[in-house]
Amino acid sequence: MFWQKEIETASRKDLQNFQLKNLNETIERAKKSKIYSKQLKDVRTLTDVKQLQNLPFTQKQDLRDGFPYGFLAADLSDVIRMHSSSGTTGNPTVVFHTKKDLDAWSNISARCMFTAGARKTDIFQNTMGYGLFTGGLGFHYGAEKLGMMVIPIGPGNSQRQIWFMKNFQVSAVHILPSYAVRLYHAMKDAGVNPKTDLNLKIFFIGAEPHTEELRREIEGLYGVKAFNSYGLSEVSGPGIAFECQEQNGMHIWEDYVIPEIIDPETLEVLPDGKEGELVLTTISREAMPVIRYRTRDLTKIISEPCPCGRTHRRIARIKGRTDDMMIINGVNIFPVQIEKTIMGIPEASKNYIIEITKKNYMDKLNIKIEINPETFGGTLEGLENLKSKLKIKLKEETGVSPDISFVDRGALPVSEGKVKRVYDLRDK
Ligand code: ADP
Ligand code: K
Ligand code: ZN
Repeated sequence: MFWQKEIETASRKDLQNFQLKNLNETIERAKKSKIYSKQLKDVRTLTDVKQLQNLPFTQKQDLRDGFPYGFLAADLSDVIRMHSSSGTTGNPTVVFHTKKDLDAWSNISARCMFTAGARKTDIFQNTMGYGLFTGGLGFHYGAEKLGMMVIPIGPGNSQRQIWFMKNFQVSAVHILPSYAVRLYHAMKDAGVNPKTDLNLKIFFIGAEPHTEELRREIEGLYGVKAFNSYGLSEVSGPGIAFECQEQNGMHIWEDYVIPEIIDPETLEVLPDGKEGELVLTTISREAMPVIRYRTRDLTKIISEPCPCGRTHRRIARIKGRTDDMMIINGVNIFPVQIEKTIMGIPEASKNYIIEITKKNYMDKLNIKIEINPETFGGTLEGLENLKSKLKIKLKEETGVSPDISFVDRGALPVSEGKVKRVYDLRDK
């Protein structure tokens, strides 16, 4: 049932004591870095975890400003790996790991996959990107620690993915939700029925925002259970929070990080149950501890006990990043709201993009969706009906009336990494 029963089911009081001890150690450790040595200079030993609220935040820009070694709190000779996030604008953020850091991260990833039901008898195909991106290597080592046989295939080349799944009777897969949808189409085209020709049981899906509706769709297409997986490179990578068998929020491992939720405007700490920005403090990292890192991810903490028996609190499905929010003529919209609506329309495939343009000082939302040839009858009239149906639903959900165009399957841009849904074409 549990990977580490004692820690996973520890009493809240024991967990808090553990956190306090490790938080104090982390602060002392962090003071060895150039940046935190100044910022935390006057911080004395905390006597209560709540005092964390008095410490300054760390933002993505701080990490960039500290490039490359400003946050390094270990001897460079003890560092054995680095990772980095994409860094399309300016310096990328880089993260360093000692041996101990990598062991802890592998353990936490193994705990996640075990929690979702993976066992050493499983054959595991890892379709996430290997290399600087944390998705591949992070779960690779976790899966080995758990004892699964790992197929380190990496992303792309759907025919090859299917070939391995078939020949090795793969049972567990780590995959982006957007790629899971495309891979299914590739199976259809190749005449492979995942439910009867393959041995798939568990998917770990994450790394990008997606709706509950899309998860259920993926489960239905493949006949698997799909578990939501959350993480970010600044705090190591995948493995930070994961769903248990209940599939109702992700347990955030509180012996690994301390989570807080803040109001992104006022920066005030919010109580459990209130939605806001997730802030994370690492409490087991050596090479590069981060204190109160502002993830920009919007969620809430669920503190009600989980029937699975784990005492670590849960976070709700991520609604999006604060910077994903689109403002259309003054109305705030998140891409997941659009996805939710599209998921309710069977004739629409689950591949879509959102374009924002500006004409005569007015913002315009254009949604391009691939048509689903299996459920769409193919008449022009049908297409027009579909458009108006979707337009009304989208207006209800978001308050904005978009333009909709349907395109052929496969017509939208494809990326090997995380899907890019939103194209903002307005002049900045
Ligand atoms: P990048 O910023 O380049 O995407 P990461 O690979 O570290 O860098 O991505 C981490 C981010 O991915 C998170 O901050 C979050 O926005 C998103 N993310 C990760 N897992 C999930 C998930 N399960 N649901 C929604 N978003 C997720
Ligand atoms: K094995
Ligand atoms: Zn649970």
